[in-house]
Amino acid sequence: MVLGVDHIGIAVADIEKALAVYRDALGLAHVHTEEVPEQGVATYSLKAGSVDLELLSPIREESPVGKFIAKKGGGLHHVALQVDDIEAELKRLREAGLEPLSERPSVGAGGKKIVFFHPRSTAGVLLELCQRPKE
Ligand code: CMX
Repeated sequence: MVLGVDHIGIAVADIEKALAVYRDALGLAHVHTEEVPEQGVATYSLKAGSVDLELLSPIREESPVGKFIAKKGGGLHHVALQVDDIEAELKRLREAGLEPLSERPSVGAGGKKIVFFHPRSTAGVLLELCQRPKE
């Protein structure tokens, strides 16, 4: 079951400039920073009510976010929906014709289990499902 929007990923070429906007000008609390080597990014999470904005700064040029920035200069990168059972949702959505980008969920920032779906199968938006670790 989908529980709601977990976070919105924004690819940024210059993390200091992005923090000046989202943290300093907008006043959103910066709650978490983490490098996710498997994804080739450093993530900076800011609280916007019940949803996080996740600023994504590439640590490798050839990573998905590095390629996205090279092509588009940055911007809205993905929408992440929180689910209660990611294995069950992955199976259900695969059967519904969505195209997962990995066979199994991996572990992303904050210890969440994550899986992405190709934007060509999700109306042009890179979609992430994530399941938060049990408290
Ligand atoms: N949103 C929407 N469309 C996107 C996109 C995005 N974020 N990234 C790429 N695309 C589109 C491109 O515009 C392009 O469309 P056209 O064929 O119509 O031109 C197509 O996808 C292929 O683009 P590409 O630049 O050739 O990129 P790749 O095929 O090499 O990779 C993708 C695209 C989605 C498979 C890859 O980015 C991926 O595997 N993403 C999942 C992992 C990820 O994004 N990790 C970073 C976030 C990590 C985190 O949050 O922890």
